[in-house]
Amino acid sequence: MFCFQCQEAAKGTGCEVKGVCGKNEEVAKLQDLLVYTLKGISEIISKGGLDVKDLAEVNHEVIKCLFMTITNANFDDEAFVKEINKMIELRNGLRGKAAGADLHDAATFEASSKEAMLEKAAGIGVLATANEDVRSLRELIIYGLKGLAAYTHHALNIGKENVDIYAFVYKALAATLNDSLSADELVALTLETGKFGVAAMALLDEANTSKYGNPEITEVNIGVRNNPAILISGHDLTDLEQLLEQTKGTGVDVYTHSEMLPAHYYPAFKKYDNFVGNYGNAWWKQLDEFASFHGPILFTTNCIVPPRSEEIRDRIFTSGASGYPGCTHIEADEHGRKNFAEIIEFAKTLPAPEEIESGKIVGGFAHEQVFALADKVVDAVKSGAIKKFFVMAGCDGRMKSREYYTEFAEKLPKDTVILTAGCAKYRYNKLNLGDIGGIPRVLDAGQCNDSYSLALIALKLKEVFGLDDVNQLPIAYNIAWYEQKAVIVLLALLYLGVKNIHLGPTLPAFLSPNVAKVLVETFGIAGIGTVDDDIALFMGK
Ligand code: FSO
Ligand code: SF4
Repeated sequence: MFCFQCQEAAKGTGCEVKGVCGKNEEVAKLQDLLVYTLKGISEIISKGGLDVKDLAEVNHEVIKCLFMTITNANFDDEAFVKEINKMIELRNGLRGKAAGADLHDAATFEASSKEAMLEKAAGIGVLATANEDVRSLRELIIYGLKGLAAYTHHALNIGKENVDIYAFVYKALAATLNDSLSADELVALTLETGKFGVAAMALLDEANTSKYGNPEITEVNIGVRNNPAILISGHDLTDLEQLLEQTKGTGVDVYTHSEMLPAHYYPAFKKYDNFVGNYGNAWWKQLDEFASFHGPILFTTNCIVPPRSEEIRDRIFTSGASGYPGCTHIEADEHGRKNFAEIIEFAKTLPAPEEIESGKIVGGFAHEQVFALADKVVDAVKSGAIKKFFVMAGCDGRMKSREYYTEFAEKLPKDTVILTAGCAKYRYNKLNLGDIGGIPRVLDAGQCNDSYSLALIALKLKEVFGLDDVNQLPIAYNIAWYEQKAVIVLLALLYLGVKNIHLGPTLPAFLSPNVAKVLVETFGIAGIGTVDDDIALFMGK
């Protein structure tokens, strides 16, 4: 196997024996083959000039499959074998429509057993592209597409889609098979991926807010009550809604974990009195937190950490693109409905959660809420009460080097405000950093996809201050990344013209020196240094 798609890639270069994430060689290879099959489908659609509007089933399956290969989403080898077979069948059904076209092996290979798939996968992985710059650009595009697919999938679960996004996914995936594209053409395609990343985040924002209302300032309880409970993790709000509906009046409470925390900010979920609060922290602390939670856990997306005991594994349930061998996967019916009765009945037999902390945290600063406070914010900037904003969005992770972000937040001058989104927030959202004239110094917009809100806020400030360029604003970008959703957020910000983004705790292993050089020279992308040096740099001292 070879995988270097996330920030925790072994030795900073790539996982070759087993993933640091826990992904084994078989799953890694099956994921590679699934993506390869999607490339073949994309080539058929591109070369055959097929109308994406007529391909609903393929569109939805391709998006789900990309999502399944995101870091920590799905560890279930059998789920991948099933998907590869399904996608080969769909691909073969389409192939007649591209008759006469010169097709790549990805569009024609056959492998129906797991053994045949693993054998095939050995020759088509990341390293099959020999030129390291081409490989780097192709993978940058593919990882961006994986992140984009995650957001598109959630929007689709709410019934919102944009066929232009599917058309772009096919165009971009097909391009990764094309050996005649120049590096410049691949760079242009990378930026176009960012453009569609913005479209995907806008689509999900529209889906979430049209169905559940605009996030509003909310205090979220981080303590517990004395009832049996279910913990829900991941990013899918439709799963949460269905779980809340089905647990209503059963005596079973519901708590969020990690990236599900921002669900509390939506007006629609406030009516459930069994929706108690948030339990724990970012994804990587889950095994300890699941042990003390006692109840069942529902994963609606990544990030799953392989359970260390059968006792914990038996309490894990998955849905959507997520999966883990030995855990029950809850499938949706043809209307998208999921039956969580098994989880609810199981919860009733288990003890209530153990308290690991108490108090409240505040969030809900997505675009509409911040726009409502715009006068206050603008006055604070004009009076000098707020000197600078720091966008510290993205992911958290288990590497020790991420302590940088807690220290950075603690040491920032008191006249600065942190704008956050994604699970990166857990490095500083419980620090009590105070407020500036009633504006909290940590403004949490929501999940990683709500980085879109942060972009809208920046564009709004640009307009209010009458600036020509978003880079003239007093906003610095110090972003933490872990997996491929952060890649699409980064590409989206680059597409919106944001420059000088600092990315850490390390730069992606999949950036070749030449590709990294292009990003540095064109966009001013940089890594991180020491906290003190970086704060001095950002504050212009
Ligand atoms: Fe975190 Fe995981 Fe949302 Fe990522 S939970 S790391 S960027 O999946 O998706 O922020
Ligand atoms: Fe390694 Fe990350 Fe790939 Fe997992 S997802 S195998 S940790 S590079």
